[in-house]
Amino acid sequence: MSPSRRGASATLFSRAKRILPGGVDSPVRAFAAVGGTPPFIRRARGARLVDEDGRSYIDYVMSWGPLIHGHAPPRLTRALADATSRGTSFGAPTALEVDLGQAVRALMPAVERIRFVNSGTEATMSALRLARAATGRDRVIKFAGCYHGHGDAFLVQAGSGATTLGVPNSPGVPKAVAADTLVARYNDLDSVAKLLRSHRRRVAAIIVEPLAGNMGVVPPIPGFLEGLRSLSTDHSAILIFDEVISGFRAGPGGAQERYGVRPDLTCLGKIIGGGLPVGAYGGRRDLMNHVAPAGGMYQAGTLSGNPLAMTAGLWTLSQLSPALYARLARLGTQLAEGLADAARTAGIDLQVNGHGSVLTPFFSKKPVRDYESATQADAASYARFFRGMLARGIYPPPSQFEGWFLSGAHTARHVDETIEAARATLRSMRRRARR
Ligand code: KE4
Repeated sequence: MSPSRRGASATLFSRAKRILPGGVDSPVRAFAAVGGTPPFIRRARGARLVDEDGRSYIDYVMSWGPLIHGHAPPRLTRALADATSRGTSFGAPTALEVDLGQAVRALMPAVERIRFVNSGTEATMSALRLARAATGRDRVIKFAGCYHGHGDAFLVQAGSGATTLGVPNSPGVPKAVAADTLVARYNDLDSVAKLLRSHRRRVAAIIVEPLAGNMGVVPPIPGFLEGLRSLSTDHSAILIFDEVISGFRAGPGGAQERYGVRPDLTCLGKIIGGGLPVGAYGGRRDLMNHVAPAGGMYQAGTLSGNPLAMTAGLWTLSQLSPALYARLARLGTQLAEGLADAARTAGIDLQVNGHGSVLTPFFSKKPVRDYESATQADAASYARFFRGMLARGIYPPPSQFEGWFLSGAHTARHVDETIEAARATLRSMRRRARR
């Protein structure tokens, strides 16, 4: 059944647009980048989604990363049912948030103190405020192509000159706020050094996705993260690793363990909530002691440390194991190599960037190492590929600039099925291109 002929989802999408802007609660879900009607999901289990028309898909969005064990693992749903029976929210301290904070620190020793919030956006916004409070400086360096949530300071693109102040890339972001954000180039240490020299003693923080996932997957080149560590230290700027995606995805200790670079602050989300709304920021004890009520930097939240979200996070982290990461890495390699081989057979240019259980196939001749090369990928071809895969029962991310996520619920058979669908889709694309 092609996306356009779907019944219930199309009806729901029309209804949704009459109450939700664009019919969704987060823009990427509206399929604007790939066309067609988004399936409205009724239920999911393991590696599969089922939509309101009863169509089943092998899922590679996996809620954009949180579900490292797959959809609705029975032991997680039982733990949540049990937690719910004791109450859903108290607005008071619980043992659960202490337990999860200690579990995070055991896996990520750089997180000496942690504060739980309700989204990755809240985590990065708060980490930036903390860096500014601790340094008394206002400016922040981010990287083109890295996404840190929708906080005003991060919805910024580079100004006209290489060292000029940032400009808003969304209506509603004040110019004055954007001006304190400087934009560097991922995997390019010179671009960072130049900004630090031009804005000497004014940069509070450098924030980076240590394994970039929001321009599609772009791993750091050797020495990049180490260089950021040295530059941050030399300029007394706070190094913030946004590990909302890579945290416990890139390995048991996240990208900071995988690449052996210790940030001053770390932002987390997704996996630490196991599919429930959670974010967190944490790091050096001397910095976190600025956070109210320990210190004067204000940040608060009604549902921060929510017992259901903490329960889901505790269960999710408790099930991480070397065997799981080894299996995820094997599946990731199988999928990446299968997609690349299918493209070669079809005579279509494809670059597959991967890291363990997260990858992105770029429709590009050239390797993708930063935002500039990522945006040269053929997003229209990706959209055609997406629609062909969806029609064949595979649900990839509806954007060229996102990661495909595997989980412990995916099997080699799911990946084989996916590669077969890719072969058929790419062959069909090739035939159409020759007409
Ligand atoms: P949230 O506010 O969406 O929980 O987290 C923001 C965020 C922060 N940092 C990184 C590295 C992130 O990837 C994200 C959110 N990721 C996107 C997908 N790439 C969420 C999906 C969406 O926006 O609907």
